[in-house]
Amino acid sequence: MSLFDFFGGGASQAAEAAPAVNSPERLALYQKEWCPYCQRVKAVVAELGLELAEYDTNDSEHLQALMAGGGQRMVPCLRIEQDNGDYFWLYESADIAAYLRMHFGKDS
Ligand SMILES: N[C@@H](CCC(=O)N[C@@H](CS)C(=O)NCC(=O)O)C(=O)O
Repeated sequence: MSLFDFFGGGASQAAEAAPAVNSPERLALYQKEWCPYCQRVKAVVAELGLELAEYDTNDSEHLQALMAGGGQRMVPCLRIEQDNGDYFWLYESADIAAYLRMHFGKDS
């Protein structure tokens, strides 16, 4: 993932491998207020006009859910609800940005 991909909206292997959803209601962003990587993702969310559920991992309940589901405490992480109800956890701000653009961008 290059800087061009991040800012220019190129795809990423991780984003392409993540399950597609047809509604942002199936997404939730685990994040922290002060995290610059989270801010980058939130900028893309705003740019695309999306309204996502956001969970701050300074709240221990949300941190535990992230670690139990995704396996790492790192944020940002996008929780994607699949058709069968299982969750897929997508880490890395650049991959999350690519995923959002891929499925909710103007060319999607
Ligand atoms: N390469 C990652 C870096 C994310 C990152 O370093 N996040 C920090 C917060 S700014 C983090 O979660 N660190 C581990 C922790 O706080 O427990 C990305 O672009 O998403």
